[in-house]
This record gives sequence, structure tokens and C-alpha cells, in this order.
Amino acid sequence: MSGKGDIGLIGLAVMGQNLILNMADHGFTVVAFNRSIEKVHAFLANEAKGKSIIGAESIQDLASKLKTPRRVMLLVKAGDAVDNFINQLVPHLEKGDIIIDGGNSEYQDSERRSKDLAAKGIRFVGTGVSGGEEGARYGPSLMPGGNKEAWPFIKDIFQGIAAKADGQPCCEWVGNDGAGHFVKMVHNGIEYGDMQLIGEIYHLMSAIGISQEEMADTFTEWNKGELDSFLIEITRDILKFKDTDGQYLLQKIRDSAGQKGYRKVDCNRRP
Ligand code: NBP
Repeated sequence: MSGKGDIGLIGLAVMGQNLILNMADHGFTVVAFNRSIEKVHAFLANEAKGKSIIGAESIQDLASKLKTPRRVMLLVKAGDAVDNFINQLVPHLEKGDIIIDGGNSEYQDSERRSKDLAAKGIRFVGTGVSGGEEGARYGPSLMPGGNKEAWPFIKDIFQGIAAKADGQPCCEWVGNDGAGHFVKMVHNGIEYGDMQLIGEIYHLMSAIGISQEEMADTFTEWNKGELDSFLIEITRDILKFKDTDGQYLLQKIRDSAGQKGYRKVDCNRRP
């Protein structure tokens, strides 16, 4: 692949890889980098093969392979990893270059990063990314905020790869500094509230003896009315899903959940 990249992306876990493939499908050339370099080599040899995707061996290499103003997106674990990469990137960037954090960072961290980087002449964008693996691959909802001077330079890529609703991209500039990650936090809060409600409804229905098949029928009906949504739809599918032995899979799954980087929650344990 010759020529320079339109955007660099650091972080080749599930979100980063799928977002890169989505960008490449939309005609952008992406330079890919990851802390563990073997993931860059594996990605180039497999999923990225034959696409407009270039590998970078170091941060310096990444910066040298990008058009200016450089656009570099981070999709790494929120917290110190983001600050570490920003610190490594800055010496290789020029005034007007853009750093985009697409992870689930705390909005106060994005406010701080936006202000610190503005003082160095670097434009920071903190963006919410929603839709998980499939969204990243085929169309996420994007909530960018930060230094508005960056928006004209990233708008085409962001609105190009975003999901479309009635032909309109699910992506618009949401405000200054930490606004993108604040909107993502509110978005996740609504989603978790929805999931809590669904969990409680399942619990109540089970307690009064409603069968799983009947529950699935009820969710099917709800999905035809004002509750029509992704979460109601997948709950119906999950309720209906049977294991290879013909038994419902849901009843075999332990009622516990883990969180990345935080604490494991076991719902069977009572305080
Ligand atoms: P993860 O959140 O699992 O992060 C993996 C990436 O972070 C890898 O590239 C890994 O590098 C890198 N990393 C870690 Br872990 N610690 C690091 C450190 N100390 N220094 C440098 N790099 C480090 O990946 P993900 O699930 O793809 O999510 C990426 C971001 O997007 C996260 O902030 C996540 O919260 C957010 N997000 C995820 C989803 C989703 O559905 N998964 C949806 C929306 C947003 P390595 O390969 O060298 O270990």
C-alpha cells in the first residue's frame, strides 16, 4: 500500500479492529497500531489483508505515515492507557493535529485532556462510540465532543462510517471538552436502566410461573409497540434460544456478571 493514511487508529481489540475495517470499507486509508505489536502483524495478515490498511511498528512510524493535519484515534482501555498514549504521541505531532479518544473514558478525564492538549496546540476529541462489535463494523452511533476546531477535519470519516437512521448519520458534534463522553455516560445510564427493567420483569414473570415460551411471546408483542427496541428484540431471541440438548440455554447461565477493570459482581451473593 503506497500513499499516506487518512487516520491512525491505536488499539486492535474488538472495537478498534472493527472500526478500522468499517473505515476501510468507506474508502479511508487507516494506519493501525497496538501496544502488543504482534496484534498489528496478525491483523494485517488476516482481517486487514487486501484492504486500505497500513501497519505501524511504533508511534513515530504511525505519525510519519499520516496525512496532515494528523488524525489519530485511540480505542484502548479507559484510564492510564489513554494518558500514556497521548504522552507518547504528542512529541511526534504538530500544532493542529487531532487526537480522538473513542474509548469509554470518564468525561472529566476528557475535559482535562482537551484543555491540556489545547495548550499544546493539539485538538482533542472525546467521542462516545455505541453499538458494540457489530456497530463498530457496520455502523456505530458516534457522539463526538471536545475541541470544535477538529470537527471539520473528522466529520467526513465519522458521518461516513456511522449508522444511518432515515438516511441521516447517527453522529453529530455534541459540545465542548468532555461533552462526548458525558453524552455516552447518559446513553449508557439509560441502557442499563432498560436492562435492569428487563431483568426485573423476567424475575417477576418467572416468580408467577410464566413459561419461557410465553415470556418470549410477550416480548414479541411488546416489540411491535412503543417498546420496539434492540434490547426488547434480543431479549425475545435470548428467551427462545435452545441449547444443543433442546433445553433453554438461559436457565443454564449463572446469574453473575463481570466488569472490565472494576469489580466482579456476583448476584448470588447477598451483602
Ligand atoms: P479493551 O477495552 O479490552 O482494550 C484493549 C486494548 O487496550 C488493546 O489494544 C490493549 O493493548 C490496550 N491496552 C490495555 Br487493555 N492496557 C493498556 C495499557 N496499559 N497501555 C496501552 N494499551 C493498553 O478493548 P475494546 O473492548 O475493543 O474497547 C476499547 C475501548 O472502547 C474501551 O475504552 C471500551 O470501554 C470502549 N468501548 C467498548 C465497547 C465494546 O462493546 N467492547 C463499546 C463501546 C466502547 P494490548 O493488545 O497490548 O493488550
